[in-house]
Amino acid sequence: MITKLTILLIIVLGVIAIAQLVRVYELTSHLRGKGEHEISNKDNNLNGRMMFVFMILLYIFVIWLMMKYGWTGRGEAASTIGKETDWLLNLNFVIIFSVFFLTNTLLFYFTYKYVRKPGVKAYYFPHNNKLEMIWTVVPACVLAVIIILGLKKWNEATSESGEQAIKIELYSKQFDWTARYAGNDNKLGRFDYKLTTDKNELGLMTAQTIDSAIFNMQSGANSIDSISQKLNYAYCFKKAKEAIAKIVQENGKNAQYRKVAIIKVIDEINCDFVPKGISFSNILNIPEPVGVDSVLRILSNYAPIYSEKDQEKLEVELSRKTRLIRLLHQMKEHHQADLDKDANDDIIQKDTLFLCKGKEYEFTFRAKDVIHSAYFPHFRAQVNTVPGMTTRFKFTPDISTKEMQAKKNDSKFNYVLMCNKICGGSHYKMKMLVVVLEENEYNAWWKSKQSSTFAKVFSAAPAPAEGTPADSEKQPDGTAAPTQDMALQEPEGAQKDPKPEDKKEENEKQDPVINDPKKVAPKRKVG
Ligand SMILES: [Cu+2]
Repeated sequence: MITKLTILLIIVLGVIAIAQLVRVYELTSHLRGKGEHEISNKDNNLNGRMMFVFMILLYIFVIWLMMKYGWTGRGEAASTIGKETDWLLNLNFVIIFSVFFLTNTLLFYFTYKYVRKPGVKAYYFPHNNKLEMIWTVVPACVLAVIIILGLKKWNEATSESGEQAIKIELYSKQFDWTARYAGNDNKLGRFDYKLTTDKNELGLMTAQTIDSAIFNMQSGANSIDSISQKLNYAYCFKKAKEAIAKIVQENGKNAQYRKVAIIKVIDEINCDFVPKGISFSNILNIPEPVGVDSVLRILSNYAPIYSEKDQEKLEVELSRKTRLIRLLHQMKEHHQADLDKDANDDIIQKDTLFLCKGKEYEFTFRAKDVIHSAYFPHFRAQVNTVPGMTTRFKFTPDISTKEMQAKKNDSKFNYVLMCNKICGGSHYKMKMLVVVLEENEYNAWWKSKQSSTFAKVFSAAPAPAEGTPADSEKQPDGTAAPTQDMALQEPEGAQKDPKPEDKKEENEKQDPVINDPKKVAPKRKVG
């Protein structure tokens, strides 16, 4: 810190000193009777030589940077396409540096050579078609060559591969990568986002996964039935509360009439909103005013069950799920079961991507949430992963991890797949380890994975428990993700998580008076 401050201080003082020197020079010029605009021959010659010195210092600095950091600063490429793109990059650098050295040498040399001399008039040279043509056509041709070569390489890397390339799908989401190997048939199974469940994160399409997605829609706390029930409960509660409040207001003094009216309303609404253990009709049998007052108290303790906003969210969720289940049934109807085998032998791999040295790989990329970018720096491959579309890249790793470790003399070195788009708060940790194995090692690993094909893993996974949100809706810390499903959770004040006021309600459930109409309740204060 102190060193940095000292350096800063020296720079500031240096600038002040230079400013002062210039000022002194100006003043002495004045004393000598010389105007500021009058430049002597000596000054011109000095400037010319300084330009030359500056050029040499600039070249030394650039050459030093190139020697220190290399052409690309990325180390040796570990794939065949990487070596080819590095060649292209080197070609670019050769052109760039040639032009850089040529133009700068001319610029500084001419400033030095043609420094103003007394009695020599500059040659007036306003235009020359030939020269214009040369410095337009030559760069255009060079650029065309660079672009054509680059496009060719890009098309090669992103075009569809033949049968021989091993197919792997990389699925990106905030904030990790999942690899799907195409299995022994080297055919990736089909997928559909609508089939995404906690058991089928990648939404693979088989008869089984379609049934499972339909089952998920129809069971658990967030099922269509459950949402409908919640909405029905909310509608009924509101209706009953309004109707009873109106009756009480209109017939406040006539206890008997009030009671009859309330019984009628509850009968008419006929809603299943009565909390367990409490029967409104029983309560209403208790002599006045306890009966009606208890009903009102229960209603006011529970209100509001759903706020307008929650109710709206539930309605949106219900319409979304109703549409989704309709589409799922359509999908089931048109499903081609003979293609299931493509998906069933796929192997899903997290955390580490294993590749075989010398084999060509065709990667297809998908994104679940936002745009990510799959970046393999050592293989010189990078492509965006975009929600709703599939992108592709091919490469052949040609240096195994162990060989690279030996080359770098670093036993901890590993290849890596990173996300190269700032895609959210934890973007920095969106990485996957890449290990390139020799063929025999790779074959052994591949054999070990045969027990965990998609079909095997999928049928072994337990069905989601009733009433619990699916794992896919949970965040890493285990809490529910902030999705629309938030709307489906019980709002505060509902039975699920009793607050102090609700505890009072709980007590009422135990209250023998409320549950037994024959007993006369002691006089209570009604809120
Ligand atoms: Cu990302």
